[in-house]
Amino acid sequence: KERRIGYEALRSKLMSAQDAARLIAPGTTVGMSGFTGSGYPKAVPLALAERIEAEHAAGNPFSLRVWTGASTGPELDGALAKADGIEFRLPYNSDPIARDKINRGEMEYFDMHLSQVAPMAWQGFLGPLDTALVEISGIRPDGSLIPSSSVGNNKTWLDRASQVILEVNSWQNPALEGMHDIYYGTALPPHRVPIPLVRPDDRIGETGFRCDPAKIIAIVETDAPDRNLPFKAPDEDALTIAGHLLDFFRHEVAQGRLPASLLPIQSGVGNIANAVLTGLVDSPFEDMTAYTEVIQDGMLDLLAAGKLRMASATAFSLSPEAAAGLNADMERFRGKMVLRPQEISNHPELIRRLGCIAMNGLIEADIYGNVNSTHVMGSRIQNGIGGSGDFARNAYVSIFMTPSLAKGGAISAIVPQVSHVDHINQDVQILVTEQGLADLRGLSPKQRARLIIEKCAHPRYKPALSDYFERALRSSYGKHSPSLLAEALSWHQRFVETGTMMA
Ligand code: 0RQ
Repeated sequence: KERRIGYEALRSKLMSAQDAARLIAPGTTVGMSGFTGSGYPKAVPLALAERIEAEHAAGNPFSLRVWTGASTGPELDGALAKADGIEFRLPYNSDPIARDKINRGEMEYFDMHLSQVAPMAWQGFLGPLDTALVEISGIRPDGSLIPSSSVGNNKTWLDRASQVILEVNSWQNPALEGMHDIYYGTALPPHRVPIPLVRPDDRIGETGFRCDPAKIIAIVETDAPDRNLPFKAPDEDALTIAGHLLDFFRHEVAQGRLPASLLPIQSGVGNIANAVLTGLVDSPFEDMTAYTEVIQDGMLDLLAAGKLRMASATAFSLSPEAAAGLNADMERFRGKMVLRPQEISNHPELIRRLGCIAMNGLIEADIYGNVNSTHVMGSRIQNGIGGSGDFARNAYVSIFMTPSLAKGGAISAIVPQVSHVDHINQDVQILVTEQGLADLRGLSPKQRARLIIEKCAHPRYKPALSDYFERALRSSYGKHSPSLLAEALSWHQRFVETGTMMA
């Protein structure tokens, strides 16, 4: 077996996942690694879940406060949620078991802007951090830690935690070493200075984490794959949306509002975002860059095709095939990718400076262009705001995209009023569905409403939306953003009562 622990003194800390799990006390806070299913600890959380179940069976309370980078995997969120082991969770979750618990009111969850997690932890608002439980891919002879397939908040967890447990995962490719850029220059006000990154490929930090060896209380060796979920093959709607976006980019380049290599791309999670990236492979744009959160399959395709010069992110989010392909060909891709802390990948200062093109998915948008990314029918969390707010607010162009219908047509993604707001209309400049693209820049609320109904709504719901808007124009209390207060959320109420928004 290859030796991943180069710092000899730390080998004495090697132990089983069960023994390491015993070092985490009930009622404490654990900062775990993990971002979109990559780089999360895979053995200790499972052992913790077993221990928690045994304690519960013996009548002893045992739960934890869990912080991460973003979503993790079934061995972490799934197992701990199933064991009733999480009392509080932040900042992003996509695990179905944890989601059900949250929506049943059995788990507290704070979904927050991903760029703000580390600064808020430093500010002390989130309370003390007892344990950092972090997957790494190795320990160098000088004691620095080689990061894994995601960086997330690991730097901050390692700095802030009283004790550190490491999982050294030999499944992770050794060629990951050197790909990371861990910036150590962040500070709290009034000591903040500009972050010296002016191009997506700039390196401003170190290739590993610093960690006081005295804080490391356990090291567990693993050999386990990341979650790596398959992407759905892009369907008709996703391809049509990608087509509208490519037309838009061509038009913006022709107008001189975007350079021919575009601007650094940010692409959100989900199948549509991935389809758009795949569409860019056959586009005329060359020498593109990405300054984004996750590198998904479509980004690798763009890198492989030579269309994308480089990609900066905080994590991988790959299908099993793409992960295998990357692992087999890591040397080729390595120099074209940089993984950074999420505080930096999602930093408002950097997103604004670079002029990112933000592309994110949504649950619903209203006729005025407000976007709900998180809550189904206003109350049921889907995932969380993730990095969408970091990018949408600060982007050069902020794009949101969605099929115009959900749940087989029982739901219109374009509604009179969103049932929950994540992105206010000022942060939503382009709205795209398979029906068309609405360019909302420079338009007043009434102008936006007409355009969104015309371009984005599905024909099944268009007449009802126009009817609502025309009546609102006549009898609304104010005529700037006309609204019929008693009716604005009636589509959602109808769905909850009858299973469809259709009258
Ligand atoms: O549910 O799986 O049960 O069928 O929501 O929807 O259509 O597969 O779309 O994968 O692009 O996800 C907003 C959730 C869209 C995602 C969201 C249901 C739908 C399905 C998924 P099922 P699709 P996508 C930075 C960017 C927030 C974080 C973010 C997201 C499921 O994009 O989490 O942007 N965004 N991060 O049926 C009821 C509606 C619905 C609906 C969709 N109107 N009503 N259900 N669904 N629309 C990157 C990171 O932060 C990592």
